[in-house]
Amino acid sequence: VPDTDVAETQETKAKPPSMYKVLLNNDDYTPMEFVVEVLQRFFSKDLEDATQLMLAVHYQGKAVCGVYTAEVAEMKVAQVMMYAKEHQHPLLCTMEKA
Ligand code: TYC
Repeated sequence: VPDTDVAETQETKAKPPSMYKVLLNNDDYTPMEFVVEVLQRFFSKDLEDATQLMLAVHYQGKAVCGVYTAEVAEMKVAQVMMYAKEHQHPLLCTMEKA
C-alpha cells in the first residue's frame, strides 16, 4: 500500500463495535417500585422515563433499557442481576445483539 494511502486504509478497516440491547423481562413477583429504582440506578432514567419503561415491560413482556458495546452491556446485566439477587427478586436482565 503506498504511503499516502495509510490513513484511508485505516479508515476503511476501522469497524464500529457491535452494539447490544440490554432488556428487562417481566415476571409476576418483582415489585414495580424496585424495577423503577433499577432503571434509575443502572440506566440513568429519570422517574418519569423509568416508570414508563417499567410499565412497557409489565404489559409487553420485555423492553430495551439501553444499547451499549458488549463490555458495557455485560456489566449492566451483571450489575442488575446482582442487585436483584441481593434483594431476593427474580428480575431478569438479558442482552442481545442490536
Ligand atoms: N409484573 C411485575 C408486577 O406486577 C412488575 C415488573 C415490571 C416486574 C417489570 C419485572 O421487569 C419487570 N409486580
